[in-house]
Amino acid sequence: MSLIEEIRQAVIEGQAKAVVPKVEQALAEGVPADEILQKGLIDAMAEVGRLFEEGEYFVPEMLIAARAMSAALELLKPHLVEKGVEPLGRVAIGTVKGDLHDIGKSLVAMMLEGAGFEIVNLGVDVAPEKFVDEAKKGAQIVAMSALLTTTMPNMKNTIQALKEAGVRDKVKVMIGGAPVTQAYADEIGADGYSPDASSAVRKAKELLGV
Ligand code: B12
Repeated sequence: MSLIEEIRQAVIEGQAKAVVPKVEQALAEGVPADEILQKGLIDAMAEVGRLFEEGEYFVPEMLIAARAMSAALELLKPHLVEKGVEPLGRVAIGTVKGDLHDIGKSLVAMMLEGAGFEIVNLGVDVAPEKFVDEAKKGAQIVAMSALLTTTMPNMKNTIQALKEAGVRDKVKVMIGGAPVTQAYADEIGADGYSPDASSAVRKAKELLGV
């Protein structure tokens, strides 16, 4: 089994203690951080999702796999970010109300930070009013994540709350997460959608013209 495959397997099995030294070893051997991320970690979470769908995994297994992934992400962080000098703009990012999925949102935050954006990370289960507050405080982008079809409507509700507070035209709204699509972004009047963290950086730059 290749080292990347071992990392993938250890994440699927939720073995955070095994994942960390394996990621350290891969980095020391010169395996590119984005390859570890994509083929080791993100692919592993897709498999965990598949196992959950098939009834082989339950919430506790998903949770321990997520913990293993988060531990590995912390190690990769310094390798994934290229430091900018001047902040390119301020992004308030969070997972929408009712939704506790953290990893994708954190990855997007990490990549945006690395590309030179100032990040206000609002965490998970973020109410529309919190996004509105950040827009009032000067965030140029409101970035929302949703992993559940049942919480996606809170993206629309947040856009509505931004309108009602009179700040919709002061911010760009960017959305993403596994069930989210460009068509949904168009439907709810978001300014941008990206399917993954690296294209999210390109989209954020495009939205602010930087
Ligand atoms: C780990 C996990 C959990 C963990 C989360 C732990 C944590 N700290 O985050 C726990 C155990 C808590 C959990 C709980 C639940 N989960 Co869950 N979970 C997952 C799983 C396996 C992986 C998600 C993940 O981390 N992926 C890896 C990251 C890197 O990918 P990502 O999040 O998609 O993010 C990328 C892109 O989408 C994009 N992106 C993400 N956000 C944003 C934001 C912006 C602005 C942009 C531009 C881009 C962007 O960029 C990211 C990086 O490339 C998925 C399966 C899957 N295939 O997604 C199910 C999944 C999302 N969960 C699911 C379900 C059903 C649940 C529960 C309802 C289960 C239950 N019965 O209780 C609960 C809901 C809890 C809640 N209220 O939120 C379903 C959702 C089904 C649906 N269509 O709605 C899935 C799809 C599993 C399945 N196949 O059925 N879950």
